[in-house]
Amino acid sequence: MTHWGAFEADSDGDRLTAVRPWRDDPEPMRLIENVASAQHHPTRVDQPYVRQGWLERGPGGTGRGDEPFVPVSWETALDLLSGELARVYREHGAEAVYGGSYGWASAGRFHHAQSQVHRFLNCLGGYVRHVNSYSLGVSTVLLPHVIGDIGWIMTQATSKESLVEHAELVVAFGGLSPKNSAVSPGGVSRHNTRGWIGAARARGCRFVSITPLRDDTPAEAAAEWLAPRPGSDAALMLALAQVLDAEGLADTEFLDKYTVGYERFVGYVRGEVDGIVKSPEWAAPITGLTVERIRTLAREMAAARTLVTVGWSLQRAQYGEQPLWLGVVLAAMLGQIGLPGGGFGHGYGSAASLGEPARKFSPPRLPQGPNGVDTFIPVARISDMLLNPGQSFEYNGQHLVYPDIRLVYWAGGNPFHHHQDLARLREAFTRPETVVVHDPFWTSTARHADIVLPSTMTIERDDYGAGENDRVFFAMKAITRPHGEARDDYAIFGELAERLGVGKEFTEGRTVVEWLRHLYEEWRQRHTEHDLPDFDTFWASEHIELPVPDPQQVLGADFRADPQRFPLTTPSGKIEIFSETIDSFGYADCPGHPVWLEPDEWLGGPAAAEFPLQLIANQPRSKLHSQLDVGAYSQSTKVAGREPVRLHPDDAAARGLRDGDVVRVFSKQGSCLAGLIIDDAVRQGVAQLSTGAWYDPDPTDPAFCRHGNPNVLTPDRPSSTLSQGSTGQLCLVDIERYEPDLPDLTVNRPPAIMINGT
Ligand code: PGD
Repeated sequence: MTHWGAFEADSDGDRLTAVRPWRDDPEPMRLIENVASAQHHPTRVDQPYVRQGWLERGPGGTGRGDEPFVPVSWETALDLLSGELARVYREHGAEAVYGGSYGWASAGRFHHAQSQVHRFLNCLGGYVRHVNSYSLGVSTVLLPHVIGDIGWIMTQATSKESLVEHAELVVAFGGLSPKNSAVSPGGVSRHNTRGWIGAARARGCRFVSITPLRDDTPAEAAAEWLAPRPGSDAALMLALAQVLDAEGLADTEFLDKYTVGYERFVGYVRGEVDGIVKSPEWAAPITGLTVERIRTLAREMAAARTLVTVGWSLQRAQYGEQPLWLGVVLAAMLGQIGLPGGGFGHGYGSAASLGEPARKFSPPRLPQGPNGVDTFIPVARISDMLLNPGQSFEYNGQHLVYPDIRLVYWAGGNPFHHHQDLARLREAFTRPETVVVHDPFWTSTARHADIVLPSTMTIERDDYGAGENDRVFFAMKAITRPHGEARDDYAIFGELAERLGVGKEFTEGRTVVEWLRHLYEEWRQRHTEHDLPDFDTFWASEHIELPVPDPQQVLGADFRADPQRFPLTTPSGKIEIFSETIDSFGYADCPGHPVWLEPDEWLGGPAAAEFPLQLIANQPRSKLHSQLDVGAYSQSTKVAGREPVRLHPDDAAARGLRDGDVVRVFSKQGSCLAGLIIDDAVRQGVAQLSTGAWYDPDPTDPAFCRHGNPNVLTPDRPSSTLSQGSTGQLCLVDIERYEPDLPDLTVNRPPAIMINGT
């Protein structure tokens, strides 16, 4: 099982000889083609390595990311690393260790790398952790103030079945991307995006896809495509709200009974606060849409059973709170929250799990134990933390201070893929004394480490797992031997724990299979009301199905039926259109109700004079994030070996560019090469370059990536003071043909390795 689907495979013991999608998957993904081709790629880490300078001069950041690596035995690597961990914990304490280790790692829940590293560091006294995610940095903070926590929104979302049967209009801000909704943390058994959308459409449901990219919604939707200026959705939503209010279409009964603060908000919409009525006439020049279409869309929304869904991408941007909050407000004004097929949704096109009905219970997980350190950072503040120890900052009403980090431990993530302004991250990564990375591959993060330990891939170890909300719980048996000397993260931590005197605490004396059996049987005992098979039967079978109580679940149905008995978890127990709590923080970049705030980088602002294209740095279609970028399917989508960038024909013509050209994409932060695809599925004024190409910095200029990683271009700017989330989705750029000879890529082969002193 992978995050992007289950598959069956044949193997000769060392490699996969054939890979087939799971026979029960109606819409399998080509991403599985990456697995077999990447497994023994030269960029697999074959044994432990230590950076030359760290080995010779001891801890310190000089040379990190530039110097060659020295192959060492497991004994040497584990001795060196346990000695260094003991030193840092002894001299500086647990608060000097950053173990946040953000990343998706692999499917399979026992070997989930973040759980493993956190459990291990907790045995040593703890670590500085991260909160929130790059996926949902804004939502996780905002939504509990407004409607409910993100876990509730994700697991209790109105089901796709309910939408198929009842929705008449789906207004999808950010679209319903078939590639993003093919992926879910922990895996996907039966992909069904095209299925549910096609079935809803066949029943007569209309789709409006509001996004700069036409193919953000599958053909099955036969969607109307509206492409406002990226970053201007909040203005469009305010204008929709204004029409609902002005034409008496807002459901005042619903607003009175289930919400607080509408009057404050609607005063702003009516122009009572700033003298500006947020009408379609106001929004049209901001968004680039017509007055007429904004007005008619509002009327259509009020006349139908309407789902307002906001994609995760909209909140991965500066002021990302505003369109998300407005999505809730619009749904509340329509009065359909809690009704089948209508209301509010967040991410039907962002992850496969959205709209899958909740399971009665989740599969077992490895316990991580208590963390002895309270200090944390919002995940996307990694560079700020490393560059500014001791500096204070604000987050969600709290005054926090960045800790002084001496050792960074990363397993299962790739910050040199996922973080913004990679040249700045590279500078930040020079600050710790020691950086440790476990990864199966020589990712850009592994290349910026001092100690690199090779971990196994999923296909090389026994595990089990199910994706979020996914009812199929798979036994995942090892299919091949590990590549080279790779070891499971669990085995690595077990050996380190032994050396550091906490072996018993970490392993509890169990092997992997003993853990699987133990966790499974403990879990089975907790759910005796269900006829779950014993471990041996489960392990011998391929999968079991977990019970799903309500396939027609509707978000907020209980609340609608009885708001006293089933209040929301917000401070008032109701939907907060105005939040006293957020207002009390006094943040200018996220006031007490949603507003239009002009982003620093958008096509309507002054910065567009210098950089006239809006970059959409979205999720890739040929891989998950940066995973298996060296795999066959991912490689087949490259243009001249570079990540493809898509541009509208008029924008290409204006720059004299041709399909297949290698171009330089540049922004205030940096530049990268990319291979041009001209495509009218991209809105004019927009360039789309997905994330995921492994960062391949020019040796003299870390802000220039030869491969096409858009995060050299994106600014390291927080979404707002409230959420401090990632804003990787949007930035302003320009594009020109790259005239010099094409530089070779180096990231698709191992880094420089010293053998016998050379
Ligand atoms: P992955 O490529 O999934 O990216 O960032 P994330 O760091 O999660 O990295 C996972 C790493 O884990 C890979 O290097 C993989 O090889 C390794 N790995 C896999 N299995 C194992 C294992 O068992 N053990 C160990 N030790 N390692 C393993 C993703 C992040 O990127 C996310 S979630 C989002 S939503 C963001 N999206 C954007 C965006 O939209 N735009 C921009 N510009 N930037 C983004 N970055 C974010």
